[in-house]
Amino acid sequence: MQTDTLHAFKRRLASGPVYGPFSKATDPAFVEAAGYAGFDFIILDLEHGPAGTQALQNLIRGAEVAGVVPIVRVKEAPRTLIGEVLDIGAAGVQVPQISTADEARAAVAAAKFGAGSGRGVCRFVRAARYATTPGSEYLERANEALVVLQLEGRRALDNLESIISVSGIDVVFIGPYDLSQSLGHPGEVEHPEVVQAIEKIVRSCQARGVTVGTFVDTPESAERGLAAGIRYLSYSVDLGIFTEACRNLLSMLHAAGNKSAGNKSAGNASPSSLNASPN
Ligand code: 3PY
Ligand code: MG
Repeated sequence: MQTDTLHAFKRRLASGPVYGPFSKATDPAFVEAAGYAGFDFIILDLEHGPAGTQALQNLIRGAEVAGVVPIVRVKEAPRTLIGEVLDIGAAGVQVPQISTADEARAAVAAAKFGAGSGRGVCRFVRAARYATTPGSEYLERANEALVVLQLEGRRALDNLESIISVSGIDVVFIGPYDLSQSLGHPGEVEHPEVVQAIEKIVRSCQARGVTVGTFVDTPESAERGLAAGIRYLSYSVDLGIFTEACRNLLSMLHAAGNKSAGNKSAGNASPSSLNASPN
């Protein structure tokens, strides 16, 4: 990703909400379309999507072409998975199910080069332009990759303060669906206990100056999240957005079709009335 694009994104993230859908389609055209539509970032989803590393690399290329920041949600936290997606050019990594400060520290370390870091060094990777980027420049720039950690379980709530005080976290991301399941209300993201837990995470992060993100899938929940101070807002999923657009279009077409059928049957009645005319 162009450094300027990443820096501009970080400035927008610091000051106001940034918006991005998840992507589960494996065709880069969806990623490009999201970028051309103006989304700030896109979360390429390996946790709940089918893409493998090769497809992912092309999705990242699509994001770069359209100037939308590609964040990759890995399946889980192992350092090799985090290093792998950064090596092929992800601008950031989003790690699910962080429950303790140790897990948070390990995820941050896996995304960074340097003493005590967990990321393996190789310059012959796409992120280093196959070793054409000078080594020191690459290692420095690579450490600008965003680290987004998902808090989405009861244990994360128990360890909230220690997790969010780990340094190197760019965004704490609340996963409302997994949180609802962990709290005993699977899928009920509006359940009062779930809403209270979300509010608690948001308040604690705000008190420490940590940027908060979440996932929403209705305009109402987007509005509530933004009013509460969510700055990294993930709305829906590319294939869900496409499906919804198709359904809206179809209901418009069905309504137009029904109207035209109604007009025709009214029109069929008219010849007899015309026949009845004295003219
Ligand atoms: C969740 O709601 O659990 C998520 O991970 C959202 O993407
Ligand atoms: Mg989740």
